[in-house]
Amino acid sequence: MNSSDKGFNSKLIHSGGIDDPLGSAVTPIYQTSTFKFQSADHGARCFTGEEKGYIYTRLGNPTIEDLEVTMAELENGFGGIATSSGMAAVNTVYLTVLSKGDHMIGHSALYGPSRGIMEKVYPKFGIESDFINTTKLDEIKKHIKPNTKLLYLETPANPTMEISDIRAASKLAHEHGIVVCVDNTFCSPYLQQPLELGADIVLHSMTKFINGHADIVGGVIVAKEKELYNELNMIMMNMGFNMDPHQSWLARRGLKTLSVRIDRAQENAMKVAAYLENHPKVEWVLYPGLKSHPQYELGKLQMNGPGSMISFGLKGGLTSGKVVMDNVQFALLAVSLGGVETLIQHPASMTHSKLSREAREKAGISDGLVRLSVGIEDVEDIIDDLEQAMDKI
Ligand code: LCS
Repeated sequence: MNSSDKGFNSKLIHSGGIDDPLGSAVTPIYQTSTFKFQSADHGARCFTGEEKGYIYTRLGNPTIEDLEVTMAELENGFGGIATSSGMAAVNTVYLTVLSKGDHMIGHSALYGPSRGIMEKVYPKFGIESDFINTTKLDEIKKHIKPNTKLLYLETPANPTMEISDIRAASKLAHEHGIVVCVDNTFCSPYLQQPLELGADIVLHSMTKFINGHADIVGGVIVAKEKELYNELNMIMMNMGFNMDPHQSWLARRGLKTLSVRIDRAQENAMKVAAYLENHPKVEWVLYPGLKSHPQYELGKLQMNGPGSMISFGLKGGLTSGKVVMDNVQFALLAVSLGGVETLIQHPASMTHSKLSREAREKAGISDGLVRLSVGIEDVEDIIDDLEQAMDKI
C-alpha cells in the first residue's frame, strides 16, 4: 500500500511493507545473507540497478527496507538508511559529509560519543570541529569558517535538554553552503520533524523511542534529497554499518505503537516534572513542558509535545545523586532511554564518573544532575519510587 498521503498514525501501521507472495499481513523476517539470481544477466541488471532485485543483505533486504521506507515517510524525506546502531548512523553522516581539511560545528552537550569520536578520531583524517552552544545563533555564526561543511544539532540535547532552533540554524547554515544534520532521538518524528524545519539529514538511535522496547540496538538516517541519500547509502554499505533483518523487524514492530507510547509517557512525564519542581530536595528541573525551561517557547514552536525525558538537579550534588540511585526500586538504574520502562541515571556517579568535575561542568553536567526517561507505567508508582528514594538523602 502507498501510505505516503496518509496521516502519521496510519503511516506507523501501514507504511513500508512488501508484496509477499503468501500474502502475509506483516513483512516476514528475510533471515538470509544472500539472494538467488534468475540468471547471469539478471544478476548483472540487479548490480547496475536496471532492475530492482536484492543481491546481498549488506546492500539491501526486504525486511530492512520495510523499516527504511517507513522512517523516510514519517520524516518526510527521500530515503531512509537503517544502521547497526545510532553511532553507526552518526559516523555514516560524518564520513559522508566531511573530507580532509573540513570543519564541523556541533552542540557542546551532544550524546557523549557523538562528540568524543569527532574530537578523538577524526583529527587523524584532517577533520576539525568546534563544539559550541548551538542554542545561540550568534555563537554558530561566530564559528562558521570557509571550510565548515556540517552543522550537527541534537535537540533536545542529551542530557542537558537544551533546545536549538532548527529552522533558524538551518537557514544560517544554508547561506554558507553547510549541510545540517539533526539527531532527533529524543523526539522521534512524532514530536519533531527536522527535515520540515529545514535540515538536510535527520538521524536516530533507534535503540530508543523508535523501537521503544529496550531490546535492540539500531540507528537510522533519513536524507531529504536523493543525491545525499545515495552518498550516505554508499558509505553505510561499504563501511558495513547495515542493520540486521531480525533487528529491523523488531524495530518495525515497535514503531507501530510509537504515538500511543509517546502520548502515555509524555502524560506521565508532565506529572513527574511538576512533582519534581515542587520537591524541596530538587534544585532545578529541565523539561520542555515546564514554563521554567529556558527555551519553552521555542520548544512549543518546533516540537509537537515536550516528550518524556527529564533532567533535574538534586541539592547535595554527587552524594545525593548516589543515594537516590542506590535506593530506587521501581525505576531501572540504567543508561539508554525511550523504552516503555522508566529508567534513571546519574551521569556524575555513573556514565561521566571518569571525567573531572571541571570537564563535566564544561559539558553541562553538574554533580546533582539526574536523567529520567519516563515510561508508560502508572505514574503514581514512578512518583512513589522517587519520593522514597529522595527521602533517604
Ligand atoms: N544519539 C543520541 C541522542 C543518543 O542518546 C544515543 C545513545 C546515540 C545517539 C547513540 O546511539 P546507539 O549507538 O547507542 O544506538 N544514548 C545513550 C544514552 O543516553 N545512554 O546510553 C546510550
